[in-house]
Amino acid sequence: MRSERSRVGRSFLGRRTSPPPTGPPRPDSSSEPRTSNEKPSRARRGPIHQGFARLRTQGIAALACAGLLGAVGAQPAVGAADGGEIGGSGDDYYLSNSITTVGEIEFTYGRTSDRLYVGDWDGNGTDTLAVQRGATYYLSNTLTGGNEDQVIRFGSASDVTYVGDWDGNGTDTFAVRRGSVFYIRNSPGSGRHETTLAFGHASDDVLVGDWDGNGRDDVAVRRGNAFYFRTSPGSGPADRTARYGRAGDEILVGDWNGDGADTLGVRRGRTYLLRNAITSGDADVVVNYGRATDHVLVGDWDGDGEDTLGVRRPPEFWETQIPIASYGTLRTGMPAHHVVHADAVRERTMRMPGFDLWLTPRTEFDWPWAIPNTADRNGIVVEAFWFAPSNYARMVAKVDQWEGYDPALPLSEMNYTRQLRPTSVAGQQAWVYVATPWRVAYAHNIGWIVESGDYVHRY
Ligand SMILES: [Ca+2]
Ligand SMILES: [Ca+2]
Ligand SMILES: [Ca+2]
Ligand SMILES: [Ca+2]
Repeated sequence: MRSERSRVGRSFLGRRTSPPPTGPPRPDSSSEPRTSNEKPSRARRGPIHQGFARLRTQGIAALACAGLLGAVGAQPAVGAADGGEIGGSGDDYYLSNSITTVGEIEFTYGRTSDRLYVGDWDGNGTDTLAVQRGATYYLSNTLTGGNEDQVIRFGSASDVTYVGDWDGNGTDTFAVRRGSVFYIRNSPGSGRHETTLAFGHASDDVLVGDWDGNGRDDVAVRRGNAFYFRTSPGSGPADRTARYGRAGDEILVGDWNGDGADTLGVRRGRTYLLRNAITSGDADVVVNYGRATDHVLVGDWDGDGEDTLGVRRPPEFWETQIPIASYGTLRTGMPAHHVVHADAVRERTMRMPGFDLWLTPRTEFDWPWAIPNTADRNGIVVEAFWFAPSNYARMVAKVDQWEGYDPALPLSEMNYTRQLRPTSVAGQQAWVYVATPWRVAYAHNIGWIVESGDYVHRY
């Protein structure tokens, strides 16, 4: 609900080489933000391949009181701070409303290269996404993809940004950190910072959360597996300290049990160890979720007060690869399927409009021809084959050879030409081998049309 989010996968010491000058942030006119309408909303793609499995509760390393703030030297942990930028790339999001069920919210938002944040921008109790390009933030108040609801400019492109409900009014806003000082804006919209907060060392990893459950987010810093929490307003020393997990663990912040207070979670690979108190003790919940390579988001997606997980993923290779669409003997069960069978890593049957399926007699099998037809017919049934990216060029060349297609040859010496055509699946194009003009005449002369357009069921 408030400031439960994670940044994963980037070394906190290495992600910014040096803080920018510590002057107060202001909208940066030098950066090059793209216009909001350049941020496309794409159709949802692909199933999620993840599930939860509840494991037995097991221990996180015991929490123990640590020394006072400043007593521990900064350690370059491979860290995930909460309240900050979520790492990774991709525009596919899979979110879950239960810590034990499969992700049920899927959408795309922004671009794969966007920097990502989670927050309750409109104060309605649900967390949503924001993406950053340069010093411009594109905020969405829904989990459906599409266009942003608000555009904000704050700080500079090189700032390290955090999200929190710094004033406890129910809405999350941005802060940027320069050195050990946070420059905080509480008002919605663009503008300069309104307050500052100094805490920890410039080299500390930072987390943001409502540690005491009073509705206002505060910061904590991490050094190795030592955490220093601040719960009082303004600058000052840590109010609480704890040790948690291991120095290299990714740390998440969330209100896992809905009691209003944020606590920590540890991520190791695809295992999440969540604890409901900032005290010593074992994890209260241990679950497997998603993939070890996922970049994880934490938020209250449904507004029930409990934070759950989500993942960000880059597009699968098959979302950008152009498959080869076969409508004839290369199809499953047909005599030439062996040409692609061993190498195809994904197959989908669909239709391809704009063609009729014609056959001509041949000794071993009916010879299929895709013949363009602009009439409003059903098109042909195709089986689209995808190949491993490393194998793709070889397979295209192999099928080209099989079909006798060579762009260097005259049309009169080929049966087919390979053409890029749309399919019945929205946004999905495929290569298809289309009859050359002399073969069109040949088929029209001695062949027959398959009304169903389906070679496998041609009789
Ligand atoms: Ca919201
Ligand atoms: Ca606020
Ligand atoms: Ca608080
Ligand atoms: Ca929830």
